[in-house]
Formats: sequence, structure tokens, C-alpha cells
Amino acid sequence: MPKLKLTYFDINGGRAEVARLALIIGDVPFEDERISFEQFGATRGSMPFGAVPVMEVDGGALTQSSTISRYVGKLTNLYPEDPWQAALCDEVMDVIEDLDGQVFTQIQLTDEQKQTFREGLAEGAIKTTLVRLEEYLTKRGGEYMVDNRLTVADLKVFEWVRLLESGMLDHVPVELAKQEAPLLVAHAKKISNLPKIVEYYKA
Ligand SMILES: N[C@@H](CCC(=O)N[C@@H](CS)C(=O)NCC(=O)O)C(=O)O
Repeated sequence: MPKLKLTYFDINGGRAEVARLALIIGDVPFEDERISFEQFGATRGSMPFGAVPVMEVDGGALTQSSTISRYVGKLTNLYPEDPWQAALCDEVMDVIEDLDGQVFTQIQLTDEQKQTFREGLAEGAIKTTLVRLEEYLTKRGGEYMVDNRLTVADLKVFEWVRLLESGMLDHVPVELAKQEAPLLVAHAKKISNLPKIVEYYKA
């Protein structure tokens, strides 16, 4: 196994969480480096694309959360081998990555503009995506997003539903996921109950 070091902000969840969870579920050792915003400011110039997460793999650096999740998914057997199932797995992760891009790019907005933007997003892209992912999961039997087994696509959806339900997203109603996508919420609950995930969040 390569020597792995994952660098990301010291926050609850975020773009490194899928890779972290996959490594934990797969029992793959890695260095979990959590940095402050100040440390990020001081070191971003040396990061390949000036952003986190960054994963060092035997000293080489890999960026882009979905790329890292796919790579880690392959190391941990949480990524489909079948090309069609792998494409579906990528599709689910990209759908959520699109949302992440919209949700986390209002740094320049005033509080009032941010509220209007987030409320629009909640009623628009977030709600639509929840409904469509609910249909996606229903169509595939209701247990796993793709490949009839746990993959990084499930972890990505889990992390999104966890964020929505946490109340950490200002101006997005915490009950939105339960209202629009009860099956996704049940799916997230099942993942949160996996013994290694329980242990991780307890720590
Ligand atoms: N497409 C990239 C986006 C990376 C990204 O924007 N990361 C954020 C943290 S979640 C960041 O480093 N923001 C600080 C900045 O750009 O100043 C990915 O998926 O990893």
C-alpha cells in the first residue's frame, strides 16, 4: 500500500470526508493532516492548484476531491470494477460536486446576498438534486446508489445528507432532506451506523 497523507481544513466534514471515510472503512493507514485557515494561507502557494484537499501518495501530490475519492475507492475496493457501474458512481459524485461548487462559492457576498442566494439554492438546485437522487436510489433497489454494494458514491451522498441535516448550511432548512428525500435520509442513517463510521464520529 502506498504511503498516504491527506491534507484538509480542520472542519467537520467537507471535501476530504469521502476519502477519509473510505480509508477508515477499508482499514488503510493514512496521515490525516488537519490545517487551520492561517496555515492554508501560508502554504497554499506550494499546493499544486492552491486549494485543498491534497493527497500525498508516496510523496507525489494528488488534488481534486472526486479524483482523490476515486483513487481511494480503488485502494479500498469501494469503487466499481465494471465500467458502466464506475461511470454511474462518477455521475453521482459529480452531481454532488456541482452542488458543492454552488454552495461554497459565495465568499464575496454580503450576508443579505448570501441569504437570498442560499434560499434560492435550497428551493432550486438542492431540492431538485435531492428528488432526483431519491429516484436514482429507488430505481436501484433503495440500498446502494450503484453496483449493489457500498461504494464511494454512497459515502458522497451520505456526506451531503449529513451536511444538510446538520444545520451547518445557513438558510437551508434542516428538514429539507427528510421532506424531499426520505429514502436518502434512511440510506445516510444506515451508513452512519456502520461500526467504523460510528467509532470515527465518536472520536
Ligand atoms: N475542485 C476542487 C475544489 C477545491 C476547493 O475549492 N477547495 C476549497 C476547500 S473545500 C479551498 O481550498 N478553498 C480555499 C481557496 O480556494 O481559497 C476539489 O474538488 O477538490
